[in-house]
This record gives sequence, C-alpha cells and structure tokens, in this order.
Amino acid sequence: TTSVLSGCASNTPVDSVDSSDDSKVYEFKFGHAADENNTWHKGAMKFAEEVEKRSEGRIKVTVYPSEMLGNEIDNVTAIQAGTADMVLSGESLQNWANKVGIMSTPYLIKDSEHLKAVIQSEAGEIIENEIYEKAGLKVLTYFERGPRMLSSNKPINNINDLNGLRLRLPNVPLFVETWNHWGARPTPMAFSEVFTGLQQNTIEAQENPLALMHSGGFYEVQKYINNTAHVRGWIYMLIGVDQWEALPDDLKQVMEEAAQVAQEYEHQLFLEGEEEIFNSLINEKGMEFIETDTSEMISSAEEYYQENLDAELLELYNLIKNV
Ligand code: 2Q2
Repeated sequence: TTSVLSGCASNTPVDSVDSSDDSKVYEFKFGHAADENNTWHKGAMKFAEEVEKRSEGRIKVTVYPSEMLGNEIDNVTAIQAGTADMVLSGESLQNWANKVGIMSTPYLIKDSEHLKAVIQSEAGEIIENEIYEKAGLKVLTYFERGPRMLSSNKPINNINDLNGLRLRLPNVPLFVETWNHWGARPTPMAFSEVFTGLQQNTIEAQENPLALMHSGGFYEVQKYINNTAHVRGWIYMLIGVDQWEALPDDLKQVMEEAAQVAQEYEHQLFLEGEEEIFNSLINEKGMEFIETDTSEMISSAEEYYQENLDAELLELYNLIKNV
C-alpha cells in the first residue's frame, strides 16, 4: 500500500487505498432473511452478478438467503466480528443505533413518494451516518418495501381486537413499545422462527409486508390479512465499515454502481409483484382481507410518540413528518 514516504515520487493522494494490487480478490458473504423467491434475494443476486462482472472477478459476493448466515441480529454481529460482510437490514439496527428505529415508526411515512423523499433528505442522511458510526455498517443502497400488514387467525376490525393479541415482532424496540401501547402482547423473534411459532400457536399473529408473508408461506398458518398498513418502510443493503474501507477506490465505485443497478432491478420486480402477491394470497391461498379501522391506532400512536419518545427520536420524528 502507498505510504506517505513511498508516495513522494508522484502526486498520488496518500489517503486512498492503493488500487495497483489488482490481483487481490475480495470475497464477501451477503446474508438476508428472505427466501429465494423473494425480490430481496433476486436483488442481492443481481448485485453479486454486477459486481463480479464490473470488477472483472476482483470481487466475489456469495448470497445466503433464509438467515443462512444467522438471523438478522446475528448477521450484523458477524459482520462486526468480520465473519460475514453484508446484510439487508433496517429498523432492527435500533439495537445499536437508537435513531435508526425511527425509519419504521408506525404511521409516520405516508406513501411511496414521502418514503423516497425522506431517504434523500437530511433525516435519511442522519440515519445513514448513525448506522455507519454506531452499527459499523455502510449503506450501499435501499429497497422500498410494501406496507406492513397484520396477519392473524381472527379478524382485527379495530384497535380493540388487538387487546392481548400474542404477536410476533422483529427485534425493534420502537415496534414493541407501539404494539404494547395498542394493547397487544408482542414478542420479539427472528424471522426464521415465525412460521413454526404460528403453527405451534406460541404466537397467533405477525406483521410484515405482503411479499414476506407470501414467500414465507404464512398463508398456511394464518387466515386473515388485516389492512393495517401501519409501516411504510425500506431495507438497506449494507457492508461492514472495515470491509468497505479495505477496498481500493475503483472497487468502491464498482460496488456503488452495482448497488444502483440492483436497486433499480429490485424496484421493478417489487412494483410488478405488489398486486400479483395480493391476488395470490386472497384468490389462490384463501386468505381473507379485513378492512381494519385504523383511526384509533393512528391517533393513539401519535399521542404516544409526542409524550414518550426520547428527545433525539422525537426531533427526527418531527423532521421526517415535515419532509
Ligand atoms: O419481520 C421481519 O423480520 C422483517 O420484515 C423485519 O422488519 C426486518 O428484517 C427489519 O427488522 C429490518 O431491520
């Protein structure tokens, strides 16, 4: 590598990693929670393919679906320890970086336009920096997600039906707080344990975008989709900061370009899939759609946040609200 001393013959900046050693092959292990039919996996595979092509084989990414590298939290820990390199993650990073939880606050993001604007705004930048500083992960790109819906075996017509509901949530403190406030009995659990939990009735409900319910086969163990649409969110494609910083500049650029291609590819699949997935769940898989009255969920969440969010979260909450 270039050092201050050896660099004096040229004007090459010394603060960048030397890219002349192009024989080194960088190998990255990329894990995520969805299975192979999900657009997350297709997007991740597209990324791997583009990276390999554009780097002429100098970077090799292997994608591990279905929590094969461990559940989301363990996958992040493995990246920090250097035994894994990449992951799809988002609000669960609140466990390392408090502010990140705000990206999926129930009923905060209004729609797809708002979501994109938030990601590109100061709030998005604050969240990405927080992930970098506190979770040790660098954002490469993001995938937009469909609205999170509550699935269950009894119809949820309004907030009263949430009372005592044994509900699985991902390990996101802000989610747990909000559902507790709505009267449910939430348990944080890894995604890979949800199907069995529902089958064995240790939990009776879960919430996710339709795409994950469909690819995870939850229609086999859940009867109703309740139109709660309580979270509009997204997921980041992330690489460990150490792994990122070790890359020469030309390969960093390759990673960023490939991430962009994967983002556009996944987004197209996401848009095409939304309606198809809904129709499949209702017409083929026999789930029933309930038009939940969410008005009290919305107003009680808003009241809860104004009174209970800590100062830095409340500031970010209001910032996002006004994007
Ligand atoms: O239910 C899940 O496990 C996913 O949809 C999670 O929302 C997702 O993995 C987030 O917790 C992202 O950090």
